[in-house]
Amino acid sequence: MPDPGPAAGNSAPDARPFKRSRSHFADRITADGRDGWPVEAGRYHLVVSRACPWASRSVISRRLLGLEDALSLAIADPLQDDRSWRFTLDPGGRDPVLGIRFLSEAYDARETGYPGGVSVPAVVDIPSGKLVTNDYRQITLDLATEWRALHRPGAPDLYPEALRAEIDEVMEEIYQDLNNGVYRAGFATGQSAYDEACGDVFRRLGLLSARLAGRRYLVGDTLTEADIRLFTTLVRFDAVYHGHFKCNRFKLTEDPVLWPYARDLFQTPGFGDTVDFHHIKQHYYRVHTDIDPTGIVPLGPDLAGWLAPHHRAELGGRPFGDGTPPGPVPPGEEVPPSGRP
Ligand SMILES: N[C@@H](CCC(=O)N[C@@H](CS)C(=O)NCC(=O)O)C(=O)O
Repeated sequence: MPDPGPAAGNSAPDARPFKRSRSHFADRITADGRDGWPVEAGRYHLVVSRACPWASRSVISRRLLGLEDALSLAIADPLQDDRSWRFTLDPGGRDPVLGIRFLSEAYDARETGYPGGVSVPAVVDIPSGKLVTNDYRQITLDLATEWRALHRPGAPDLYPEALRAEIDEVMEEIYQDLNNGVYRAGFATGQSAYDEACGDVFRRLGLLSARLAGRRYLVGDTLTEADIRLFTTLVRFDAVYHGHFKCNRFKLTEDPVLWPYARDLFQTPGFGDTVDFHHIKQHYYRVHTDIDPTGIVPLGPDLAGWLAPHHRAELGGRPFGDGTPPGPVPPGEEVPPSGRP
């Protein structure tokens, strides 16, 4: 089942609101191991799809914090089949670390007969092969705070304590109106639900554009978790949400503030080097056949603009605070040329 979960789809006669399924496994990996899962280098495997905005948050956080050696990465095929996420991109169709063909095997190892969807991001315990958590909201917050002992030297503080109330508030608005708003618009089964969701999307984009006109980042003067969460939606906007999800009042490239803001982040190490536009387009246009039955993947948009100068440094800001940018992408994790601008 693709993103929307059982309540989505466009074929039902009644107009049902799009309901995002709740994360089912919400154990936390913490420094003190209170849920039975202590932070430990080499113990866990992060399973993602580069297509998925929720999973992409964790890929960006992992890079910015320098957790690549401590937390290994599995990249699923952007096309799910009826058994959901699969490791068809790996030799023999098996994830080399877990030895499994489908992510569902890790869910089954954790709980037999689990009735919910198999979703990414997912963190799997390598020794037991069991899923630990698929709670995408908490995973990145824990990477930023609980995994501190394993951060690289110079890692930024993505969730600084003094700014948490403001970060939480901004992230909640971004979640409701944008991160999930584009899905509410795209999977709406009635005109009024679509009108409301699409209205929310563009009202929020307008407010964010005004907020970011005079400041480089959303909260404080450094990159935070809030920027990561806005970026993952903005980077998909013109490629999929504008057409496929009918969020088409204007394109990201037409906004005089959000477009340079998104480019600034894209060109910051740890952001753009995790984005695979090929995976993004393949997944949305080919998997959501209920809203786009032909499965035809559009040629555009032209991606070259992502690398154009953004001039946002003129606003000041210290991307990594007192820290430094992450080093190069580890070998084997580079986005192939087919997915890059
Ligand atoms: N559905 C997850 C959020 C993550 C999510 O929706 N991931 C998508 C990919 S973008 C997914 O794996 N969908 C498959 C499914 O939910 O069955 C949740 O609400 O906890």
